[in-house]
Amino acid sequence: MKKALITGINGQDGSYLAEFLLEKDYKVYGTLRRSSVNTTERIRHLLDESNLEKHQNPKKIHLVYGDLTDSLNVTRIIKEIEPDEIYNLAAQSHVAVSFDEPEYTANADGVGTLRILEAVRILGLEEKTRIYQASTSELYGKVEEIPQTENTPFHPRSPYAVAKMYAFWITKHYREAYHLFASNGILFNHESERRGETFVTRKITLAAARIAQGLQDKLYLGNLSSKRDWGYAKDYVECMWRILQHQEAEDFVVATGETKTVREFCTLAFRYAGIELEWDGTGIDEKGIDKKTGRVFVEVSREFFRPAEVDLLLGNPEKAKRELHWDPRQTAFEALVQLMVKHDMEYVKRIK
Ligand code: NAP
Ligand code: F7E
Repeated sequence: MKKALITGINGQDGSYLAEFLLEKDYKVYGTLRRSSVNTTERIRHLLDESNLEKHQNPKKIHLVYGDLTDSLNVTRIIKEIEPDEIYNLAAQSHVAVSFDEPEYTANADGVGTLRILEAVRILGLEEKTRIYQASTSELYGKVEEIPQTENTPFHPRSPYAVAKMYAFWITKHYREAYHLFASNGILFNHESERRGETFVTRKITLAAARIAQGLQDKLYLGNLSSKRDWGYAKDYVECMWRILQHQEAEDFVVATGETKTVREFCTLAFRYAGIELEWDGTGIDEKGIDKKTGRVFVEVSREFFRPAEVDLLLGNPEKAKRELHWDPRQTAFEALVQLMVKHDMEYVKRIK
């Protein structure tokens, strides 16, 4: 039985990856940060009630307290588990928040990755442990090429992206210098019904569901013209696994090859919630109006603009398709928006 360690197992991707690896008969360990509230909502179904049962049931996950800003903790966890595969998904992952918490983001997202790589080296696990690093399309930032490939130069536009740039290169460096099997997955935006509620897609699907049910008056957004290559998180965790099964440690772009604006996402989400929007005005004065009633449901607020924006992301997933036999279009854009809205229509009804 292979052992996998997922840092950030209770995050969006961590929860799907844990399910995927359990299905593949891995023994799955995951790090959880101590918190004053329960943060295991996404993985509750993968936890056992009693510890004893947990250790006996291979279909459940094993949690360890872990924080990537604590190198002693990181090293001890890796020493105790001796994993065959580490998926480093833990990060302060919100781009806008990284402008407010740049030092913490650098520590967790940048140096945190170094702590894992160095622990594997110090512990002499170079031959045993393969490492997946959660790199990001944010590295391309002010894009120098469309679409973006593994060879497109980076131009990061946020403290988050700069921290992830260090993580990308330190991963590559440990591969070249110490022959670790360490690979970067350069993942473009991927969403789901488990997406954090302050990322734009989930913010929109939740608001569309609430507005449709008379529970919210208006949705305020920032840059409606921003373009993203949006895929489904459940499809993307499969590719993470494929990256670590490849014969060589290499870096891969993981994307759908299709890009849409925030405005397009919004229009479609409201349509699936039963509201047809039309757009009027430009810039800060643009509004999303209900065609039927003339009510304004979407407005633009300066609050959600960033000091520097990434205007357009579009990935070329050819390498992952060719070498990993991964299908980038398992869940098309329309299907993704529909499944998120369907989930949130039920969810807001339940919690209102
Ligand atoms: P997420 O839902 O925000 O999950 C992040 C996870 O990291 C959570 O479990 C979080 O724990 C944990 N974490 C945060 N700071 C930590 C620290 N200092 N030590 C240990 N754990 C910490 O993010 P996601 O969407 O699943 O993304 C997974 C990874 O892929 C992240 O590294 C992200 O930057 C990267 N990525 C995401 C996308 C995307 O579109 N989703 C695209 C490219 C790359 P708490 O619950 O305690 O906060
Ligand atoms: O923003 C615009 C915003 O916060 C998407 C992370 O998973 O993907 C994610 O980063 C776009 C941006 O994701 C609002 O300005 C407009 O242009 O959903 P987001 P992100 O910044 O692309 C990458 C690949 C990661 O690696 C990250 O970890 O939408 N936008 N209005 C808004 N964004 C938010 N959050 N809220 C708004 O009201």
